[in-house]
Formats: sequence, C-alpha cells, structure tokens
Amino acid sequence: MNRRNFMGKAALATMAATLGTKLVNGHLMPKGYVPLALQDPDPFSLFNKDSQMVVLNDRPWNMEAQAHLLDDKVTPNPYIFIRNNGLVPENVDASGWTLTIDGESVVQEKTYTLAELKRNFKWHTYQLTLECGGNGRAEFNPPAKGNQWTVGAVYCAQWTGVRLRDVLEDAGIKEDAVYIGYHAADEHLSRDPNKPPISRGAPMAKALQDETLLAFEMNGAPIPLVHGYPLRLVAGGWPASVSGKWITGISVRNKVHDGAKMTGDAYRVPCTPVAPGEKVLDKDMCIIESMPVKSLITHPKSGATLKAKDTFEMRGHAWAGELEVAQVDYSLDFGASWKSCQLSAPANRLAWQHFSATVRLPEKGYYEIWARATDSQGKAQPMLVPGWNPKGYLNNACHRIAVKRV
Ligand SMILES: Nc1nc2c(c(=O)[nH]1)N[C@H]1C(S)=C(S)[C@@H](COP(=O)(O)O)O[C@H]1N2
Ligand SMILES: [Mo]
Repeated sequence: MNRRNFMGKAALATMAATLGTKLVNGHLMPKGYVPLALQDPDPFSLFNKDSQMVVLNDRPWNMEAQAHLLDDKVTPNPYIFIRNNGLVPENVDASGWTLTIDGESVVQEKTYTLAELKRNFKWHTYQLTLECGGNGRAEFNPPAKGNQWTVGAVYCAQWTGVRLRDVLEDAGIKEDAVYIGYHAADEHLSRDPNKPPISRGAPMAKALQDETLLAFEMNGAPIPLVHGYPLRLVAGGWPASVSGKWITGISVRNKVHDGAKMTGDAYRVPCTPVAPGEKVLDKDMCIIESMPVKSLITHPKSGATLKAKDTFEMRGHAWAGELEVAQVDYSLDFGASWKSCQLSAPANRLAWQHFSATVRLPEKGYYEIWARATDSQGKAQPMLVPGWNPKGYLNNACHRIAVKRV
C-alpha cells in the first residue's frame, strides 16, 4: 500500500485531541476512516432511549418498545416509540418558530410565533394515548409492507399546550370548514423540499375537541426533538399519524385534507371487510378515525419464571380510541374462560386506563395469560388477528404473555 492511502498527520492529531488520548496505530488507519468512538452516537443515546427498545428501521428512524417497558402509568421518554416518515429536522430554532393558520376555510390567515401561542392562549394538560395505526402489523398474513411493529408502538404521555380550537377560533373558521391538515418541518427522505413526508389531519369535530392540543411540553419538559420539538399537534385516541410533529402550519380545509399520506391506502382500511390478500380499490378505502379497543400486559414480562407458590400481580393498560374501556378480563386457559381485572378510570378522556389482577397459577408448568378489553359500547378485542387490510392497520387482537411456574 502507498502512504497516501493512510491517514495524514494533521487528521490524526485532531482525532487524538478529540479522543483525549493517543490513537495507537493511528498511522495505519485507512484514509477517510472514522474511528468508532467518533462515529455518530447510537440511536439509543441519540434519542435518549432505553437500550431494550427495538430498532425497526434506521432510515428513517423507527423504534418500538417491548410490552414490559411500558409498565409506567405515564410513559417516560426512554420507552416512547419513534415513528418517522422522513428526516428529523436539524438545527431547530424554537425562538424563531412560527405556526401559520391558513386554508380555504380560515377567515383570516394568521402567523403566530411560538412565544405568542404560549403567551396569548390558555395552557391545558392532558394524558393522551397515541398509538400508531400500524401497531401489530407484524402479525398480518399475507404480510403487509412497512415497519413490522409488534405491540410497542403505543404510549401515553402527558402533553401541555394550547387548544387547537382556541387558536383556530382566533383566526376565524368559516362555515364551510370540514377538515384541518397539518404541515411540518421534517424533510422527505429524498430531501426534495417540495415533497412533504407526511401532512395529515382530522375532521373539524376532532380538531375542535378540548383535548386536541398544539403542545410544547411532554411529561413536564420541552418535547424531545424526535417527538416533535418545539411544537406538536396531539390528537389522542386517533392513529398517531394525526399528531403531527414539528408543525409549522395548520390549514383549515373546505374538503377532506389531501396532504401526503391522506390518500390511497395510507392510514386507510377497506370500508367493508375483504379476504386476506384481496386488492381493494381506492374508492373502497376509508380513513381510519378512532382507534379500536386494545390492551397490553406490561407485568410480568413475557417469559418470566415465577417461583411464588401464592399469587402475583398481573397488570397493564387498556384504551379504546374515543371511547372508554368498560372492562378488562384475563384468561389462563387460551380463552376458554375469563376472570375480570380491576380497572381504573382514565386520568382524563383519551388517556389509557390501568388494569390489574391478582393471579394464581394453580400448579407448576407453562401458562399463557391473555388479556381482553371491552369498550363502553360493548365491543371486545378479538382473540385472533382481525380484518386483514392491505397496509396492516388496526390489529387489536388480545395481547398474550407466556409465563412458567416452577
Ligand atoms: N411531521 C411528522 N409528524 C408525524 C410523523 C412524521 O413522520 N412526521 N409520523 C406520524 C406517525 S405515523 C406516528 S405513529 C407518530 C409517532 O409519534 P412518536 O414518534 O412521538 O411516537 O407521529 C406522527 N407524526
Ligand atoms: Mo404511525
């Protein structure tokens, strides 16, 4: 090899200075090589996530929790899943951040600085459940393309911000308004500035709910960058794709918003059930609104070995979109019989609820614990994967864990 193929002296000196120690054998490093210690931080430290989080994709970053990581009543940041359609904005400047309200159905187009939003409107705080429409996708057959979420694309954080309604009313809403759509600062993977990675929205009724916020805090602190700093739309109980991160604008539309990922099969399911694998025409696809009833066992951890002869606490959370959860049951016999769990009231509308039960495993051996929630309209989770759809949305099958008593 020729000397020119190795790292130069000046580059080596800079690296050694950054490392704070001698770079032993550095003169043998190929030119252009970046030592591991100087490469980008791993996604766990980059995003402040627990190392047990599971990375599903690195371009864009997508990461999910495991059930046992979601045991907290209000989910702390290290366990919050990440779903990005594009690139996380860089060099975000909160002091220069603005939000523009426009669209066919706004009375007066208006731009607010973040400081004005904070100063001029009343703050509200809610715990809101956000679940990706594709949570559970991994179980569909034939498989659906996209991130293969298992159970961990859901969380309930506490959000603080101003009501979208208050801001929209300040700008003025025309009578023909039917929908809002958000615009955000993230870039398309292609870096084409004319291609927003995602621009979704919701009907006016959802936009005007008390709990629909333009949030600037999550869990009592500024929103972490990857979750939408400095300003995020949050609409609990609907597919989390409605909760736009890094938002710079809201359009008040006189028709259903037609931004990126509003059309085709994105966040849509067949209006009436179809056979697995069937092709569905665009006109037969309906936009997902309120998410279906679902639950998650967060303790014990699946795979746990339980030594106690007596009893242990089994617990988790249940949620039902716009509805409340009325009941959670568990089964130790593959759904043949069910016992009821204790169930808490939600901290506020659209927050998940907590269930628990004192469980006794009658003898040594392998068990599965299945949990099944029922919503306030009497609809229960299916035991098996429900209605197949082209993109693998809305899998609300019962969560199951395996435990062994020894
Ligand atoms: N601007 C923007 N907002 C976005 C997304 C995105 O890619 N860009 N992803 C959406 C989707 S599909 C989901 S599931 C949630 C994920 O929120 P989280 O990363 O806080 O878990 O954000 C939504 N908001
Ligand atoms: Mo999503």
